[in-house]
Amino acid sequence: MGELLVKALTINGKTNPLGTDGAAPRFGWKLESERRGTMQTAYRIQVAGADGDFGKPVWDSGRVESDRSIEAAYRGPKPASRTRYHCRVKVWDNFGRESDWSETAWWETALLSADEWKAKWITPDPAGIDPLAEPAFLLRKSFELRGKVRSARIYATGLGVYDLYVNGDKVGDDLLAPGWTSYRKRLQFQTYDVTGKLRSGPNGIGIMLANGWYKGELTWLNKKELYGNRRAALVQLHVSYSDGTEEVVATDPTWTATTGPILYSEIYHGETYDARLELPGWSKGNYDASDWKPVVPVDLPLSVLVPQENWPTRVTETIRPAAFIRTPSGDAVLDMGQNMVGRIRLTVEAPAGTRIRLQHAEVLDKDGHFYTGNLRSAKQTVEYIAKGEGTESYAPYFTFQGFRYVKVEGYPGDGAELPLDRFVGEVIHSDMPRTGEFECSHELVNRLQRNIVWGQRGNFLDVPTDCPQRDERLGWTGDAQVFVWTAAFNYNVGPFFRKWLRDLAADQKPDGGVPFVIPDVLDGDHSSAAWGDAAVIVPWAMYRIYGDKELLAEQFDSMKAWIDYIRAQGENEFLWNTGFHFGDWLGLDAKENSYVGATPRDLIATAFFAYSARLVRDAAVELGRAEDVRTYGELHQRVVAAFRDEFVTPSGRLAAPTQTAHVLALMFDLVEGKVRERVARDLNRLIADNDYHLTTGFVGTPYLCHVLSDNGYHDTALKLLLQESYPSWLYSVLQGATTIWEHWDGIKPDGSFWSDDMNSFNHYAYGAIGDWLYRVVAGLDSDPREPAYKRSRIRPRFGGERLTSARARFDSPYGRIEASWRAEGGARVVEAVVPPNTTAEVLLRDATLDKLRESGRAAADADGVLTAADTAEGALLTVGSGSYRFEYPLA
Ligand code: RAM
Repeated sequence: MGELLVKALTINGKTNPLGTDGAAPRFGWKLESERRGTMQTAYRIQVAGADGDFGKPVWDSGRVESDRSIEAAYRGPKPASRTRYHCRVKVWDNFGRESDWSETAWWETALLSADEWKAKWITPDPAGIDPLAEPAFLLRKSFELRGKVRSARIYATGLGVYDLYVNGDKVGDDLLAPGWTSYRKRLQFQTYDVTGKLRSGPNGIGIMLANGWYKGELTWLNKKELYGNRRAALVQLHVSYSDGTEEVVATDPTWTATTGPILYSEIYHGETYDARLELPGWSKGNYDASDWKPVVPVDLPLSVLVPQENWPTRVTETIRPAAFIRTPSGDAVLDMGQNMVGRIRLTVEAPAGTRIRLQHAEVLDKDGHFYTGNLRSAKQTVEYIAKGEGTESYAPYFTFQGFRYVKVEGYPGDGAELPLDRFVGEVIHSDMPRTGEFECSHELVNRLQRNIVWGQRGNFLDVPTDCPQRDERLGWTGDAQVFVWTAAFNYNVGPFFRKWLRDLAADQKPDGGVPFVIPDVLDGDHSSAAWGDAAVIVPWAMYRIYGDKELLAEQFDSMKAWIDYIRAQGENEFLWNTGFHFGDWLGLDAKENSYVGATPRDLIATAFFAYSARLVRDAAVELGRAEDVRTYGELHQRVVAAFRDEFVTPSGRLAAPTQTAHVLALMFDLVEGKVRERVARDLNRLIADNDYHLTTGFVGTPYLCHVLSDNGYHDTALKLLLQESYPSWLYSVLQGATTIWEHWDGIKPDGSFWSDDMNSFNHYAYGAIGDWLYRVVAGLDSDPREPAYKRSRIRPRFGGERLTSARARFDSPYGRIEASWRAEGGARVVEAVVPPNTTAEVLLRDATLDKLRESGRAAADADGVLTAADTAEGALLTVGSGSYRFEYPLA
């Protein structure tokens, strides 16, 4: 009857994480079984210490009768600092099978307490190097090792952004470390395994430090030194010798400093690199650093240090330029074929002193000129000065650009065509595992889906940013909130948002207000509806998608504080009709010269108030907090009642005649019964009267198709999706977009641009349609009552003539789920894959059980089918794990 296997054991949602915090880890694993309907009935976890000896385990859960296979808690002794733990799991199932032990996985703790840091924060002595000088600093030390190295770790961080080197090699493949957090309260440090890089005898260690987010320019106000004016490094190397003894090398006043080839480096503006100033071998043990300058210790707190939480930022793909373009004004331009985020690596042979300049832009203007207007003050310019020694290769270290086009000046022979093979685009973002794929019969929709994914890649660079190119690139809360569900289909964003939410809580105001951007570098004292609601919506999404209850518990005070903040605004505690709001940002029903759509801001604010209060109530239910369930449950009802009093007429019409007002009332269940039907009908009419075009902005767009599909107007939703004329999703696709635009009309039908002042071509907010593509078009959804897809919902919607098939897959915490549909001959075919230890509710629309077959048999009798019934919508089945192929006649 086949084997039961247990695979992919993760710790805190990661595979073999190096450098964890000291909290009890959470385990997850996946079952593999050929047999339909496999459910776990029990598990056993064993944890061994550094020796990996499971004969003497640190902890053994014993056999636990439970179907839990995600977020299983470790209950052994508190993890010790700098220790590698090994773990394995075995499971039993409902067929009486026992699996073998899984492959051994491990996690290793970082330095767990501030007093274990022997390292001192250091910075160049101002007597030798101007601390405000632009060039990147190099800090180094040579040291002797007296024997064979068994293992070695470096714990490191910086104020600024850093690259670490040992004996001439870069340590690790991460970029822009330590990442961006609310530095005054939380600063990540990284853990590196450098065992293979050290040897007995002389060794060298070095760190390069640039301004980064800490000290560099941020925001359109070009603020500098937002967190501090001094770059600094903190590095601690632990060496364990084969004889069991240990040695520590750490930053202290014996290190020395200098500046090198990086003359200038800024996140927005790019980098200037003079290869003639390279210092070959500077991080090697035998390097002569006698002309380097002294460093001084700086008094900075260690209490803010936290081990790396997010996925590291890395180069995840390289792409070649697609074409060389000579613009009408004679510029030599590379077309990468894709609006991407990252950097160009160039290769060149050129005389010493040759200056090569790369400028990065997202679009060409309508006449084909290189266009940088929409970058505002961001220079996005990289300069390389050749050293003239054979073949040289360079990519900037501490900056990134958002671009499709690169204007190249000074490259040898650039009067002719540029050699495309000497330029490579390196795509950079948080290295999140890919978890989802959506595809359908409509090529333009497939391009839209690819644009959404590219938009996510470009903007999930350690922080969820609005855009990656102009002088902004900030963690706008509203944008993150509208996109979170889509993001989580495409990639595993668990650790990404865990880190960001901790920053959100850290930067939340004492009165519960939530800043516009996280990390908060705007430092205003306003909060806006639909933006601040990220405090509630994002942790709830993380719980629903990944089952991360620990994070929900951790964020719960922040969630409540946001609701209590709203409640305290204005005169009426159940309406939010005061203060500043972005409203339905960029809605097309805005007045001339305004960014704010026509939907009343108090309607939006009160609608989100109701929605977030309900989510806090739901979270309280999950966390078992009875009093909060009552408080926020009652509050929710009062706010809904206040909404109806204020915004629904006595005859049951929504007072504000905008698409977004109707969308919110439906989406947040603010209307019911006959009123709901009317609101849905009115929304449909508003869209039909507008010739099937949307007018929604940031707030209404993400939910627009959802509420249409859920309230009887799926055909209208499909018309909006497939609409090709402006404004629509496919309009930008037909204009050649390779990412999602900030404005529906970023490029107008006549080829001209929306104004320079705010026109990003890589802004993921409108990509929130992706969630509806997965959930509704492909029909891969989850039961809201069971987090983490423990019970999925497969409910495909056949799309009529213009959409003849769709498929999606999603790697849920329990394993891969697949849903697909197509017409084949005279039949509808629906295929579903349900991972072990879960069930799925499958709705086959317009099917009746008497005509429904599964892999050739009567579906109701098929193996794995647990329940089957005819309903008004179609045949409804509950199935256990396995692969299914359903077939029924076309209606
Ligand atoms: C813009 C940002 C962002 C939006 C805010 C209100 O500057 O790009 O997308 O959330 O404004």
